[in-house]
Amino acid sequence: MTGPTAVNGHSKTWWKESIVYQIYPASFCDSNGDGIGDLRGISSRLDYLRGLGVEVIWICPMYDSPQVDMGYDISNYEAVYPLYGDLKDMEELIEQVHERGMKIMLDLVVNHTSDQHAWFKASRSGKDNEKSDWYIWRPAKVDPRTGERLPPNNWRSYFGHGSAWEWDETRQEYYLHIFAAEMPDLNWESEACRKAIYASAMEFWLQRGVDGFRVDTVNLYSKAPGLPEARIIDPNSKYQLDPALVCNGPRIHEFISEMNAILAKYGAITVGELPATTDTDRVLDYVRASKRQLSMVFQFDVVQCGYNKVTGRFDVAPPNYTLPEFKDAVCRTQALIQGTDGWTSVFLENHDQARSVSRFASDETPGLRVAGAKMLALMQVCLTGTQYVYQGQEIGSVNAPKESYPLENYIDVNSVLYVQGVKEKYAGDPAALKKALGDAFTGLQYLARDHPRIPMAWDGDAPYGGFSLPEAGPSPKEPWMKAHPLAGEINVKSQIDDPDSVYTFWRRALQFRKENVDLLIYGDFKPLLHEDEHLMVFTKTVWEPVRACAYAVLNFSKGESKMPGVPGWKDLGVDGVEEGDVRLTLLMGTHGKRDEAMLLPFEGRVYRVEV
Ligand code: TEU
Ligand code: CA
Repeated sequence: MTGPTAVNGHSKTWWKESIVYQIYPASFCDSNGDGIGDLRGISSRLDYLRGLGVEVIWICPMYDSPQVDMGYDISNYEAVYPLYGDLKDMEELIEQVHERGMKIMLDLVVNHTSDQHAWFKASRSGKDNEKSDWYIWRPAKVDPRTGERLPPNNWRSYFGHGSAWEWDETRQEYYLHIFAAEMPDLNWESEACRKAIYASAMEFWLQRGVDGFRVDTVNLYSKAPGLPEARIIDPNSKYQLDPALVCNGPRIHEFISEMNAILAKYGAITVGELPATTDTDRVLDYVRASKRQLSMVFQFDVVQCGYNKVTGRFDVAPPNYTLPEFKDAVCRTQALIQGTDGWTSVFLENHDQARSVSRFASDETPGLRVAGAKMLALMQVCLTGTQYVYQGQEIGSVNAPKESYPLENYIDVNSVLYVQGVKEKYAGDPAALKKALGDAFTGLQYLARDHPRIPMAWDGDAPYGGFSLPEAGPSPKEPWMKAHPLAGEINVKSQIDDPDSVYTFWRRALQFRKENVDLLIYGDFKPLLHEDEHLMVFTKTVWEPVRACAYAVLNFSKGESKMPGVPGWKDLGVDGVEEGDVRLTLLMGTHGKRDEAMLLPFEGRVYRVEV
């Protein structure tokens, strides 16, 4: 018997229901003891992932790269970074994934390449070679007063505080780089360039059997025509970052349609990373099935809670957001697809975000940490959309503590350029510099991209948290990033057989999601008690084909909270139920022992509403 093909108007599809696990290759598992994760390391953990309930893996860039931005600066799309392995290892990995009935997605990074890519080397060599317009080149402006050479416009780069333009001596022109200077933006206006991207970055891998792509910065390919001056957003900065000029340009959907035509030949799926786009209609342009653009996108609403959105992400005094703001962000991503043919994703972490337990719950004590990790897991498995889990999230990893992980351990290009900018700004004033560096450390300890990139802790008793496989010998090299100071406490080995561990809870929660697919993955989301500062309360409802309703109560507070009264039928929005007729049956909770009237710190419960 086949089940229904649509729930609440959403067509049912395998990739909407899949559990996707994100792998950061440098930091997942080292097979040969050189301190750097690799493809064989990934292969060796596939059974672990299957045991957790993972159905699809997404691997961050494993292509050849000088690693200025950990592989997001690609020098050859058709080769593997030698320290990760080679093409044969990749082919074996794809095969082993498929043998287990799982699927594999790669990262498609085509807004920019590395400055070491052959295409850029050709492009920068002169103005009249066949690749001269494959990147975004412009002549310098000249300051009329001083005669000084100036960049073509005032755009700021995403990383650091500097200009988005870099002068090239050979070509005697500037090139645009939205990210680091070593990552020049490709010129999507050139058709020859686009064709080369499709062949090299996409078809090369689709022909080798990959099932889809996570599409990096998917809305950046089309920039504002003429590259006009940006409005002043940060009055204290010489350069400005204006998403309105960099993102969602006029040709973006034409470009994505071209990409989609290729993907469709292979039945490949896509999840686009959609920075700086919060307008619902704008997001829907990317994910409505009828528009044939992307399968789904990552919206930034939730993970940017707590950022400083004006002067820069890390300029913050934590937490810098309130629970109603967090709930608002969740609501926006949930409401996006209600009544439309679009699709969304569910995630709290990735390689660019600090650990969710430290940001949205608490890492102050082991008890709070474990409870918070479980509560966040329970929240996520109840949300509509495709579920993504980032490596280490399933064991409740937290940010590296301030006391035991000093600022010099932060090596991500985004962190390094940020600290460098602070040093330049306060160069002449030692006292101000000291304070500014202290604040910068606070911001980075809270939000840096370094935290999720710290090597995965597999075994608390082995060197460096067991990052290298035991087969690699008893004394592996120190990992490329300093190990997590809490690896002895938070690791896979100590959790995998413990019925009360975060890992075991995640495994059960993912099962729970799969046992209640219609309700949890496709159901309509409705927030209750929206202004409450401690509780997140919501319902999930299926109207058709079979009516069902779930009710979730999550205590986002370090203290106990009173359980709210049983909701009335009006709150639930279910017609035809008399007041007082609502009965709740517990489906899943974070804590074993329960007090009907009180919620413990970070306790969460999900009930079935019997109506
Ligand atoms: O991130 C793109 C992005 O939009 C950035 O805003 C990102 O949030 C970054 O952390 C800014 O602080 C993607 C990748 O996920 C990221 O790792 C890369 O560095 C970036 O693209 C460039 O390829
Ligand atoms: Ca290795």
